[in-house]
Amino acid sequence: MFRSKAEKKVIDAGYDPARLPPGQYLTEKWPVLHAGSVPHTELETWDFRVWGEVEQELTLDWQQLAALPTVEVTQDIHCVTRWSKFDLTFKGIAWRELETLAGQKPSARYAIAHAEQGFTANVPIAVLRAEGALLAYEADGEPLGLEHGWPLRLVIPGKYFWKSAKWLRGIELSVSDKPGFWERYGYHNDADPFKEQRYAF
Ligand SMILES: Nc1nc2c(c(=O)[nH]1)N[C@H]1C(S)=C(S)[C@@H](COP(=O)(O)O)O[C@H]1N2
Ligand SMILES: [Mo]
Repeated sequence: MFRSKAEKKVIDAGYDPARLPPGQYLTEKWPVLHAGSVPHTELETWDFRVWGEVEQELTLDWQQLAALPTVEVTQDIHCVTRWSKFDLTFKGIAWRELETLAGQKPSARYAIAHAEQGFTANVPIAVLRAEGALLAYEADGEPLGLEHGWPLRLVIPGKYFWKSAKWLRGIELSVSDKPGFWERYGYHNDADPFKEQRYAF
């Protein structure tokens, strides 16, 4: 049976080749990718907000956020620039914890992630509620590296990794969709790597 070089590498590394989305290749190291520069963050003044279509707007400081119950999930990540990395273990807070505190209104349909420097990313709330989606502050047992989004980033399984905003500062729940930074740049709104939804055109 025909195997691409990329698939062969996955098999040789001992993984099921079905885990590699079309047009991707496996990388061992964890590349760094973002627009702009790594923001300077001070935990003392840092906060995390939930607002929009909620019963109760939330503003949590770092200690309040870090006191919430945690989850640990192992995820594969897929960048639209074609690298994939398997089995990263993230620890953090499931969106459901915050949703419970904030009380999602029935009108809420979309989640807009807001990060430092005005970066945004949009997903249907259902995607954020899915198993495995979390607000992560550790990866593979270590605090997130600065360049990987410390102190807090989104991790959203089943989507290209651009939806997983680094340096996350808040989640807005919205009635209408609001294309994020890369989506306005021409990336596909749905971003399913197995359907190869890379670009909108
Ligand atoms: N704030 C912010 N988050 C971002 C981005 C960005 O430009 N700014 N780029 C996204 C893209 S395209 C990818 S592939 C991942 C890369 O995460 P990593 O650098 O931890 O591998 O971050 C995503 N989150
Ligand atoms: Mo990416």
